[in-house]
Amino acid sequence: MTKSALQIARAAYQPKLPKALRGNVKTVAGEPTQSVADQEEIKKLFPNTYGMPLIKFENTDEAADFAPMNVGVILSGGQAPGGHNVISGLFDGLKKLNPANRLYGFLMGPGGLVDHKYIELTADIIDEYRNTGGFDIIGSGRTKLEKVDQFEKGLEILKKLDIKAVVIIGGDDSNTNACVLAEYYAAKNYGIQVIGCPKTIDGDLKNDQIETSFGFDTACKTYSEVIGNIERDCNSARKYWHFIKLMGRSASHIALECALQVQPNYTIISEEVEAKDLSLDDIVTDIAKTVADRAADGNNFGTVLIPEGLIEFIPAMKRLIAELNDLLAAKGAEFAEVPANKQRQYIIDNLSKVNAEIYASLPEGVARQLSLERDPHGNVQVSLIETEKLLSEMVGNKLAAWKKEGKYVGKFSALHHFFGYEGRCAAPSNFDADYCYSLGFTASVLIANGKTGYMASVKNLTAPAEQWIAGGIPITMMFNMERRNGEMKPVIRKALVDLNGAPFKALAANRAKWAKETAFVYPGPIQYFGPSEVCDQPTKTLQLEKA
Ligand code: FBP
Repeated sequence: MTKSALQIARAAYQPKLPKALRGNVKTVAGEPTQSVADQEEIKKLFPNTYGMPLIKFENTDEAADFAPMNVGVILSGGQAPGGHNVISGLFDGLKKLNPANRLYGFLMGPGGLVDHKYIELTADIIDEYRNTGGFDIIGSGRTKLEKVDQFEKGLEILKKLDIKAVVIIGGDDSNTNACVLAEYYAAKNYGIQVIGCPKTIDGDLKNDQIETSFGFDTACKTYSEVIGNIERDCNSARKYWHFIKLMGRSASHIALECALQVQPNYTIISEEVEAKDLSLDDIVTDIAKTVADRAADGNNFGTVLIPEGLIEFIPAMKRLIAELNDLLAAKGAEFAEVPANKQRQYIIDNLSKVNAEIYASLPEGVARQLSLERDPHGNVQVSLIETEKLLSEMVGNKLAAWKKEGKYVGKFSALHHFFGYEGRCAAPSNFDADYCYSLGFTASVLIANGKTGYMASVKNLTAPAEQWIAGGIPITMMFNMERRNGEMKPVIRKALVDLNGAPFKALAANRAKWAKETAFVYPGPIQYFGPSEVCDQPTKTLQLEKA
């Protein structure tokens, strides 16, 4: 396989580990814990894994002997930079405990466990993937591990391979399911441990215990590099408005972090839209005002950042979509018979007055998307809606109207971008390379110490890596009860952008200035070699949260 010069150099990078993981490690247990909410219900559902203590690792002079063991690993959900380093850290940690230990990777996500698809991860395979992006070492998938027959099918292969523990690398849902699996195997006395690991570029798996999910750092830095490049182009040509949508299924952490890094002219934060009950028209009017104000200063250019999940956070759009779902579920057959050129009017005639008005105000393409694209559950696939085009078209219409009224003088020409997949498999930054390697190493120590139902944790992440604190968090500690598909379920609480948190406040304090002035910052590409202040900086979000 041909490799780039950087790939070759990067393969030799030795990720930094917290001091506690470098020599002999002992575990220090804290007080018993409880879930963040709904304690009684969750305790009942998880009698074997509820209330366990927080675990912290410390150095010790005493070396312990660990019998050989086999471990399995699964990558779950969307790719995030650093996944390969979690696996290499896990591998090295296991080999340090006992060179006879073996690691198996289940292929293409949790489905690999159920379908018994696996490979043994040997040193030569691991060496090919150290410090690389992607999940291709074993692949990933979105099969949900939540049913007893899946757990039992998984058990068959775990027994066959004599696997003592499984590490599930995933987001909030995958870690929730990791805990359900840990509880099930513990209740049945199967002797199989399950450890979770916090992954997702979306950055929404974080709480008092988990400072950040891995991959967020690299993905945001990758997007910020290209947004910075666009800003420089924009500031050179001075003739385009760039509407840039950024990944993040639900929370706006990525848009917020990128905004803090590149200082764009306008940033939408979905959580603020919801909290202020803003309508689509409110958002469009505000962007159009920014465009008009800049035009008055002779600046017919700028950048707008849009979080991927926006539509579902606009309360009025949410209500429209819910009524559309019901309407099409009830009258789908009749609607299908309506000629294409009359479908828009059919929908307007069948919606309540308030929703009909909103629907009628939408550009043709988006209105069509809302009436056509349904997922297998009959829901609109909001992620397919090109919000960047929707917004720029509506802003354009508003500006044209203002022009007629003499309220706006200027030129508005929009370009569109969506950054998501570009960042999910980028080569991990030093931060993610070190963090992920430490998480994997941590998982090996939790397993060796017989822990199950824990998430590997590495804290104190704004300090140099050697001062990081490694240990384990009982997953039940992060649980609360939430309604999912009509049923109350124990789940890890998803972290949305906190409007009282320091990162959002930093945006709020500066955005008026960034809107008017051209205060762009050009972060440039991720650096892997060079001074620490260039190579090892954590995200602005993390720095502000920990300040
Ligand atoms: P995870 O939460 O599984 O890490 O995935 C995050 C994400 O990248 C979102 O940002 C995005 O909306 C989604 O995955 C895209 O999913 P897919 O990979 O199935 O296209």
